[in-house]
Amino acid sequence: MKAFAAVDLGASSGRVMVGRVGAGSLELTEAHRFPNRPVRVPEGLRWDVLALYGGVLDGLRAAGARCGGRLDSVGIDSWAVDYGLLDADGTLLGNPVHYRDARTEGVAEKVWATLPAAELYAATGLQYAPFNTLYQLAAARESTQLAYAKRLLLIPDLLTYWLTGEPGTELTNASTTQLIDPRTRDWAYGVAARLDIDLELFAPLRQPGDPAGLLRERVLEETGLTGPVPVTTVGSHDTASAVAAVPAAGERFAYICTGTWSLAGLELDAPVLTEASRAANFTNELGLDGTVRYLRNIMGLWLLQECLREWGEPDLGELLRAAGELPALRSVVDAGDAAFLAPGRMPERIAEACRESGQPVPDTPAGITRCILDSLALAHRRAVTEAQELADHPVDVVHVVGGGTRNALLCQLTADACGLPVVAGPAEAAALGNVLVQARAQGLVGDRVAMRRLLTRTQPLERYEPRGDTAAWRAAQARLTTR
Ligand code: ADP
Ligand code: LRH
Repeated sequence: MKAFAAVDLGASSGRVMVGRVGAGSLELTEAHRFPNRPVRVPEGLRWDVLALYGGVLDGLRAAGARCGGRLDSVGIDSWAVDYGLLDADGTLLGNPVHYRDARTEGVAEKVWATLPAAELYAATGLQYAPFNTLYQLAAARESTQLAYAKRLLLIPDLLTYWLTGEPGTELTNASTTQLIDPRTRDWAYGVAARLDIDLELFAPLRQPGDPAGLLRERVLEETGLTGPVPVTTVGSHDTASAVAAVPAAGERFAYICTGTWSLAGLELDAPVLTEASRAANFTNELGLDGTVRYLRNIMGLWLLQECLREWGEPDLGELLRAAGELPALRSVVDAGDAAFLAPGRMPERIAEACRESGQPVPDTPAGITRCILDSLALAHRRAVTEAQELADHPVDVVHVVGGGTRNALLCQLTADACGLPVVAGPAEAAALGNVLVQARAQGLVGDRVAMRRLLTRTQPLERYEPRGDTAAWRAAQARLTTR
């Protein structure tokens, strides 16, 4: 048995998990979990990256304590697109900007005036999202920080750099910058040149499985770990790691990674770069072993997280039970709408969207919760259906992974809406994908198929059969699209 620490930073919490892998066995336990609380300063919304790094160190200490101070490797994944800038001395220039910050408002239109949206999609395959790194860099063009920056490190690469001193740019996460060509799996040099983005800012590309250095002496001292401890490059985009841990058999499956976001789509061998795909705003992010994550971003449980915050964090189990007793599909909102991206006033914004589309306005926490879950299931249905059509890739089952698998109502509604069985689990898919790539780098597991077989054998999974016909869901969709 070998022991691997998976650092997985989600938008709502960070965790350090210990994965123990042996011949045919895989166990995951949580060593440490800490909140991820962005902070609003006068300039805007920022990640508290020092608190996150502190959480990583605490987590490595806790992980080591479970393994007699010895870890066989460490891997880091986090949310995508965001980055820290370093000066010539390697010092971080300010707190990384949060992807929900307003600085990218109206920026895309300026970028498209130089490089039309259709050309950008054909070159990068990336969906339009205001927070793609490319738009963030365009928004920061005149900033003093960028003028002084000598290096840009995406969040997991920044933490890896602090742990090991070795800079790199991991490929799956790099694919969310909109500066990667999904066909060559290398930089989109033409796009960068047209937009005057200096690719020299980025450290050399690394692939999942590549070594990323050893924990520095100082880190070993602080965490009580016995060296040497290698850091292994994993699919450092959390969604890449989560998709690697989808316990699917064969290829006829869709996945939905449910957490703060819902990422719903397919695993493909090649990108879909058609105009229809662009119009439907599907993205082609890069996955392990030459795969493409063809998916759509849906607002996800962010909608509920924001309401809970506003309501003073009531008991979630109780709220879900009450929501489950309410009639289905009374009111729905478009859970794919970027209008829900920014924080604040979420119950009111959901009520307004219902009012504007001429539907009953939910006015209790249970009613709003029901509206959110119905709306998420509806958006899952739409993404799963459209992805199959656009990629000409039919599926028989939907795998749901991530924290949302703990929400049985959401899983059942997703099965009902898609008209397909849902297999739910694992909840900590990103951490498992992270662990398995480390284990594979040390020869303990085989290819992606073998990884998935191991997950199916070892992880608890829940199956939800679709109930009834899908007519009600089609009608609800029509309420939104005929607005
Ligand atoms: P992220 O990685 O984006 O921070 P997670 O995958 O950790 O997100 O999922 C967090 C979400 O999972 C929460 O917002 C919550 O809605 C859901 N969740 C977590 N635990 C439970 C639970 N016990 N019951 C229902 N839902 C849960
Ligand atoms: C989920 C996620 C998603 C990105 C978003 C910014 O955590 O990585 O895949 O689109 O964060």
